[in-house]
Amino acid sequence: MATSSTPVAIIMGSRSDWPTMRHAADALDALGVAWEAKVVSAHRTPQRLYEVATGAKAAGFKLIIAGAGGAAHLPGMAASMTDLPVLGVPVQSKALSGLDSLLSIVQMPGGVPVATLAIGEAGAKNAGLLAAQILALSDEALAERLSAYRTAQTDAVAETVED
Ligand code: RP5
Repeated sequence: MATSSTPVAIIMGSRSDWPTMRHAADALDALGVAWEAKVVSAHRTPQRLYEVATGAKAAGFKLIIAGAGGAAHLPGMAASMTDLPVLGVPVQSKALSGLDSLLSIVQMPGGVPVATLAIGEAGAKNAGLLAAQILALSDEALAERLSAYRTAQTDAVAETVED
């Protein structure tokens, strides 16, 4: 699925998840972290899910960001087939606004963790940032870029309510 220089795999249940999941990719881009994205549905393409999840570590990935909306068992299924960290993003579903996705992803029985982020774009963005923070534990240059990102974010917050 990738070369060893691509540390982050972004998988999602449908192409319709990409407008949400691209925010994870954007955050990784902002920090200079390579990623590869793939549509992997737990219920429509289960064989693809098996191959991606079981092969991710050997392919050189360091962690997986997995997003799903309805029937959001994708992150948990992926986590069950790899010992790479899995960051789960609940995509906002039409019927229940993503609450169903959140509960499906976050409520993993003890033994197979999925680090679950917020529903929707904020969760996807934070998944990208959290992935970078994990990778920065063993990458000093990335740690410095992250520090600069946080400083710029802080500096952009005005103290007053008017110009
Ligand atoms: C889930 O069903 C996907 O993750 C997506 O959020 C949702 C709807 O998929 P589509 O019907 O748009 O392909 O599996």
